Amino acid sequence: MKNQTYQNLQNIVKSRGAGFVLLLDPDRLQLENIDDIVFPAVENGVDIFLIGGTLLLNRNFEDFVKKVKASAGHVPVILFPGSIFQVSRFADAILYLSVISGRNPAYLIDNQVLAAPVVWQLQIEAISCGYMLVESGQMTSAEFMSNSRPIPRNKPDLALAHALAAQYLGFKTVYLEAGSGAQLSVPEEMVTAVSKTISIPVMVGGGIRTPEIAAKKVDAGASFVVIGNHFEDTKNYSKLQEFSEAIHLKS
Ligand code: 1GP
Repeated sequence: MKNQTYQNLQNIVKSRGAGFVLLLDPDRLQLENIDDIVFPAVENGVDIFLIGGTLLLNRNFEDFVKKVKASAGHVPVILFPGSIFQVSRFADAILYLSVISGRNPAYLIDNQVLAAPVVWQLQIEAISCGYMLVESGQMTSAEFMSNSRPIPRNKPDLALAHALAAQYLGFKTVYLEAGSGAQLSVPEEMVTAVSKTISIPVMVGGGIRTPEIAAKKVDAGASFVVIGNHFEDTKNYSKLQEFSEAIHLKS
C-alpha cells in the first residue's frame, strides 16, 4: 500500500516547519456542527485532522468520519483511535498507536492484533506511532483507560530512551501525550530531548490552550502540535488563525 499520507506529513514538516493538527472527538462534536469547525480550520491553515476519543459514546462514528472527510478538502483525515471500535474506511490513514510508555500488553500489542485484519481489509494506510503518556498533574482518561503509568515529567531521558526504542523498532512517528484536557502540557525540555535526537516526526499534544504555548512546543522541536479541547468551545474558533501562525513560525 502506498504511504501517501505519511509522505504528506513529512512534506508538511519540510515546507512549514511544523504542522497544526486539530483533534475532533466524535463524542464532543455533533454531526451537524462539523462544518462550523472544519471549514474555518481548513481556511486558517490546519494541516491535519485527527479523529478519535478515549471512549465512543456516539454511535455515528462512520458518519462522523465521512462528514469530516467530505468537508476537509485537501487536508488529510487521520484516525486517532482510543479503541478498536474507532476504525473507518473513510479516513485517509490511521495512527497505529502502541502505548510504549506503559507495560500493559493490551495496549502494546493485543488491540493492535485485533485491529490489524480490519485495517487490512479496509486498506487503510497505517502510520505506526509510539504513543507515550507523560505525567501531567492529575490522572488523565488515557492513563486510566490504558491502565499504564505515564513517564514522569521531570525525566526527559526516560522519554528519549522510549522514543529511540520506537525509532529502532521501526515506528514512523512518536506522540508525546499529556492527555486530553491535561492540567500541564508536555514540558519543552522533554520535547527537545526527544526531537533533537530522533529522526522520525514528533507529535506533541494535551493541555495546549494558547498560541504561545503551541509556539513553545515548536521552538522546542515538535514536528506537529495537536490541539483538541480548546476548540471544543465554539467561541474559540476565531483563534484558529492565531494558533496557525504560532505553529507555522518557521514557514
Ligand atoms: C489529546 O493530545 C490530544 O489526545 C489533544 O489534547 O484535547 O488537551 O488539546 P487537548
